[in-house]
This record gives sequence, structure tokens and C-alpha cells, in this order.
Amino acid sequence: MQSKSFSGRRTGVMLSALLVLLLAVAACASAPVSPAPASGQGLSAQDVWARPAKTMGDAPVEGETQQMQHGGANSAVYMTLANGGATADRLTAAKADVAKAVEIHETTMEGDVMRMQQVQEGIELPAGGQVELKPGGYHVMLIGLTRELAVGDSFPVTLEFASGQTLTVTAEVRQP
Ligand SMILES: [Cu+2]
Repeated sequence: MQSKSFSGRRTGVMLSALLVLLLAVAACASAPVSPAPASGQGLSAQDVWARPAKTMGDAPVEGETQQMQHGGANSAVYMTLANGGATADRLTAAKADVAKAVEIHETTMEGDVMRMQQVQEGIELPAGGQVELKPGGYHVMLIGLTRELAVGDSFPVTLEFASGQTLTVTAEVRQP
């Protein structure tokens, strides 16, 4: 009889302890959680997008004038690259199966003439820093599209870095 009531008391104590624990967990869960930093460890890419384009033979789409010097069967991929690591790195190459060739380019102004050229040494990514690939600057050039890139499409792009790391990202086709 005595042991039974003792056991009952113990169960009560344990339930109280459990309740306190649950409340503590609930308090933790409801506490504001700061989002993980976008550039955590290593390399990452945000806001990856590509210009819409038709394949060779079709009329160039509106807004494609910058790509006209390559014949209209091309497109470009833009993104923000972040290096969350402790050492500098360099974007040296990219691959995508939507184009026959993929190059790292930079658009520059020579007087009034807008030109773009291959960036032979790649794009520098300082430790803890980020670099923007954007219209009028750096871009991943898709030369000789093997398929049309329509608004809303998406396709994988694999980025290669001097460190030997690779990063496969998804480019979404949208208007600039
Ligand atoms: Cu280009």
C-alpha cells in the first residue's frame, strides 16, 4: 500500500519534470531563429538566371541586342557568387548542356562600343566576399544554343573553380 502511493508520487514528479521539459522545448521553438547566412561555408550562388533566347534560324527575341554579335543563338547566365570560405577562389569555367560552348565573359565599354570578351584568368572570388555576374559585366556565355530558352524554363549550370571545387546551380530563364 505504502509502496504503491510512493510509486504514484514518483510518477507525479516525473510527469511534472516532463511538463517542465516540454515547456522549455516549446519556449525554445517559439524563440526567434535567425536565418542561416546566405554565404555559409564554401561557395554558393544566388539568383541564377538566364536571358531567354531562340535557337539559330529564329528571329532574335526582344531585348537580345547585346547577344546579337554572336548571331542570336546565344544567351548569358547571371548570378551572385559568394565565397564563404577562408581562402580566395576563382571561377574558371562553366558547363551547360543547353549550349555547344560555355565561356566566362566580361562586357566592357570601349568608347561608345559595348564589347564582350572571354575572361582568360577567370573571375576572382575573395575570401568571405561575393561577386555579381550581371548584364553589362561578368556573365557565363552560352554559345550556340542547342535548345530554345523560354521564360520559365530552367536548366543546370556547373561552375568550376580554381580550387577544384564545382558547384551545380539551376538557372531560371527570365527577362532581364
Ligand atoms: Cu558574352
